[in-house]
Amino acid sequence: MADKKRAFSGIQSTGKLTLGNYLGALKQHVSFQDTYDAIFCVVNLHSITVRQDPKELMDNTYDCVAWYLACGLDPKKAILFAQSHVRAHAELSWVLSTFTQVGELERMTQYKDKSKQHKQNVNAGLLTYPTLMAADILLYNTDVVPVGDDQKQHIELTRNVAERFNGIYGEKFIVPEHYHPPVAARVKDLAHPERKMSKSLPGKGCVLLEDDPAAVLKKFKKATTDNEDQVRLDAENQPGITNLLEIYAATQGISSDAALSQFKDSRYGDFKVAVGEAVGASLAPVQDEYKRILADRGFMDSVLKDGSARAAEIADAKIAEIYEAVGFIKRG
Ligand code: AQP
Repeated sequence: MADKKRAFSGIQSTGKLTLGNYLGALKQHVSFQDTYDAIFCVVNLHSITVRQDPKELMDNTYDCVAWYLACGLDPKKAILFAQSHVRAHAELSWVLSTFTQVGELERMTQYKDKSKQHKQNVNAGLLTYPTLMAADILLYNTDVVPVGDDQKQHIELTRNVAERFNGIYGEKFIVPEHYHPPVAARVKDLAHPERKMSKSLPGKGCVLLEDDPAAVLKKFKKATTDNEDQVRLDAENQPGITNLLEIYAATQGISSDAALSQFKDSRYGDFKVAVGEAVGASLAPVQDEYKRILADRGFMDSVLKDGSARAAEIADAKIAEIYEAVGFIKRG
């Protein structure tokens, strides 16, 4: 394991996972487990920056674990754990918050969007969210962070904070690279192709991972397109059609150009049905596995227990190194 590069990523337990989470994250994450020393985390500390019902938060956390495992994550190869089980995340987050400028945090697009969406609860955690994310990543000497396109700005901030800290205390942190998938790095909402498909904005254009093939097909049939009557890859002028091509490509494991050559002469109606059927068929076996695993909380608890013990071993060593660097007396 030691000679492998390390990959780290996470998913928030804030709601039902979407096709965007699957194509942009889960499916990618699992592909890292053979070639990387891979660590995946259900980031439930991040989830409470938006008010959560306690039971739903817990259910959603198990849900994320079940999806990870259903997608093929092998807990003997990769580490899977819940963020709240490893205390060093909160500890490093505090240290890093003193190396992050308020102005940098205020510039984050996600902060601006979420503070508009949750006007009644613009809490400090919503602002400092990126320092916790930087801590998540830097604690594990991460080389690469596979995440969707929406997280690019947060990875940039993580790199800046790591470099700033290293500039003062020596090379303590690895400055991580952002990996984003070649296609479907930002899956768009089917009804509103100008915006990201997001689990915090569920609606008729949001495909849930748990949707059965009939429900998936129905959503694709209603996908917003345009009046061009020509299947083309043109994100600016034909965002809906381009999104469908990318979803199909990611689902089939082909390039978007290959998807285009398959559908360039298709009518929109036929095209939407073909993509919807392909997505439904690809999700069905994963859903069966998900249902089986979700029914076994004992198994998920044992995966989380083992995962957090392995994660804490790495994280505790790192936080001890960082505490020493900043001048905190070693715990006797
Ligand atoms: N639409 C998407 N396309 C590609 N990748 C996506 N991801 C999320 N949406 C898409 C990737 O999934 C991982 C986990 O994301 P998250 O839980 O932080 O974000 P979310 O599902 O978008 O969650 P929320 O609660 O709904 O947040 P907001 O409101 O910010 O969108 C990440 O790797 C992410 O890139």
